[in-house]
Amino acid sequence: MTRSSLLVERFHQVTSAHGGRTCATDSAGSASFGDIAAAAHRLARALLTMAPHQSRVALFAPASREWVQGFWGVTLAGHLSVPLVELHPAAEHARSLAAARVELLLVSRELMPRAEEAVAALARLEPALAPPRVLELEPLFASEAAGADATLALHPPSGDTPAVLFFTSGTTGAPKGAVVSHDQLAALAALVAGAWRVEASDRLLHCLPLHHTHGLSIAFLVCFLNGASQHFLRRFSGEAVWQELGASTLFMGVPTMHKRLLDAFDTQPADSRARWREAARGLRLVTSGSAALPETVAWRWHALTDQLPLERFGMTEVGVALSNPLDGERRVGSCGRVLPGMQVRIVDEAGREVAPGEPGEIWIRGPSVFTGYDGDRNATDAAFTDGWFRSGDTATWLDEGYVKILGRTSVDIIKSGGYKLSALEIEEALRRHAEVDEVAVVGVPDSDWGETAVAVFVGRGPIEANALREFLKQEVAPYKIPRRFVQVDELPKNALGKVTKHALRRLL
Ligand code: MCA
Ligand code: AMP
Repeated sequence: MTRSSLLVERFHQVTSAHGGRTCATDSAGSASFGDIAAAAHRLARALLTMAPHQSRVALFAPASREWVQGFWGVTLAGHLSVPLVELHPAAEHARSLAAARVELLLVSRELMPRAEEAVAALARLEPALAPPRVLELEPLFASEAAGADATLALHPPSGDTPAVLFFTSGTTGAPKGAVVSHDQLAALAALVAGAWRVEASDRLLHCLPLHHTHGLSIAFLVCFLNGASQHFLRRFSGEAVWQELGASTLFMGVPTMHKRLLDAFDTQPADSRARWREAARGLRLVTSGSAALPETVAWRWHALTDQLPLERFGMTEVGVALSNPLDGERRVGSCGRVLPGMQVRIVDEAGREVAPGEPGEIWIRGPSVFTGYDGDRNATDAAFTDGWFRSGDTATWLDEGYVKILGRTSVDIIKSGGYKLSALEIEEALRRHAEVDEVAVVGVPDSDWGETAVAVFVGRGPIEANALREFLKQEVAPYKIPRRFVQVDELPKNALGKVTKHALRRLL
C-alpha cells in the first residue's frame, strides 16, 4: 500500500509551525501561512463537493496570494493542477485544456474574460469535447462557498497521486504534458532546500512564471515547504526587482533576467547604484538556471556583490540534478556537482560512461524524476533506459565531479530566455498561415536570450515579417514567436529532401 502524500504532510507541518508568519505577499497585500491554509482547505472542500474523484483542474490566476491558495486547494483535494499563465493567447490555452482533458477551470475574477475566450477557442478546436466547468476562484475561498460541505474530511492523497501537469516542448510538434506526483515534488523541495539551506528566515523575490518547474517547484515550493516567505511580482521587470531586492534574501532567475538586472544597474545614476548595490549585497543567495549562465554575467554579479550566482541544472522531467555548492567553490561555466540524493551518468551512444573531458548524454535518476508524459506511454518508455531518464543534453565531467553542459543533442530544441521552444511546434503554427509554403525554425546564439528562434520560410508570394508575427500572436505564446523571419526561395535540403538545419543555422 502506498503511503500518504509527503507533499501534503509537509504542507500541514509548515502551516501549523508557521501559522502566524507571512507566507506570501503581492502588490495588493499579504497572507500568513495560516491564512493560506484556511483558504486552501475551504477551496479543497468546495472542489471535493463538486468533484469527489481525482480530477484535472486548470488554475488560471496571476502570480499572487490567490494563486498560492488555489494551488494548495487543488493539491489538498488530491486533484491534478494544470497551471495556466496570463501571457498565453486563447488558442494556446485551448490546446492546453484539450490536451490535459481539464474538467474544472478555476479562474481569478479579473481573468474571467480571458478564460471565456479560451473556452470559446476550445469549442472551435474540439467541438466534440465536453468543455471544462468554469469557476470563479475567489468565492471558493470563502467559508460559505455555495454547496461546499464544511464538515467534509480531507483525506491526504497517496504519495504517487499526480500533482501537477507541466507542458514541456519536445522534439515532437505539440508540447507534452509531464506529470509529477506529490512525492516527487516533495522530494525535489527537500533536496534543493537541503542543498541551499532554505529556511523560515528566507524571503524570496519571486518573478518566474508559474507554469514551469523553475517558478512552481524550484522557487515557490522549495520556499513554501520550508517556511520561507515570498513576494510575488506579477511579471518580471528589472526596475521592480531592484526595488524589492533589499527586503529579500533569495533571488532565483534565468540568465536573461540576471543580464537585464545588470544592464538596468549600469544605466542608473550613482546614488541609485549605491542603493541597489547594497540591496544586492544583502542577498543570502542568488541562483541561476534553465539555461547556461554566460560567464560574463556571472562575473558581473560577482563584481557587484562579491558573490557568484549559484548555477544549477534542472529539467521539467527531473527537478534539479546538478548544483554548485552553497559553501565551497561555485565554478563559473559549470552547473556544479550531482545534487545529493540524485544520480547522474554521462554516457556515449552505446550507454557506456564516458571519461572525464569526453562529451556524452546526461542521464538522470532520483526521487524527483517525473512519473511520465500524460497519456503517452510510448513517449514515457522511450525517454528512459533501465530507469534512467535520458535528458537530451550533452555534457562532460570536469574534475572533482563538476559537470559542464555543452548543449542540446537535438537541433529542434531551442532555449530562449529560459523557455524551451520546439522548432517543430513553431513550424506547425507557421504552416497554418495560408501564404507559407515551407518553413524551418532554428535557434541562433543571442547575447540577451541565450538563443533566439529564427524562422526561415518559402512563401507563396512575398510575406511581411509583421504579418507572420501578428498571425502567430493569435496562435502561440509570445515567447515562441521567432525574433526574426527570413524569406528565401528555397530551403537547403539533403538527398532525402530533409531540411539541413545545421547548414541553415550557419547561413544566418
Ligand atoms: C518574452 N519574449 C520572448 C521571451 N520572453 N521572446 C523569446 N524568448 C523569451 N524567453 C518576447 C515578448 O513576448 C515580447 O515580444 C518581447 O520578447 C520582449 O518582451 P519583454 O517584455 O522584454 O520580455 P519579458 O516579458 O520581460 O520576458 C523576459 C523574461 C521571460 C522575464 C526573461 O522570458 C521569462 O520569464 N523567462 C523565464 C522562463 C522560465 O521560467 N523557464 C523555466 C523553464 P513582443 O515584442 O512581440 O511583444 S523550467 C526549466 O528550464 C528547468 C526546470 C530549469 O532548469 O529551471
Ligand atoms: P525545461 O524542459 O524547460 O525544463 O528545460 C530543461 C532544459 O534547460 C535542460 O534540458 C537544459 O537544456 C536547460 N538547462 C537548465 N539549466 C541549465 C543550465 N544551468 N545550463 C544549461 N542548460 C540548462
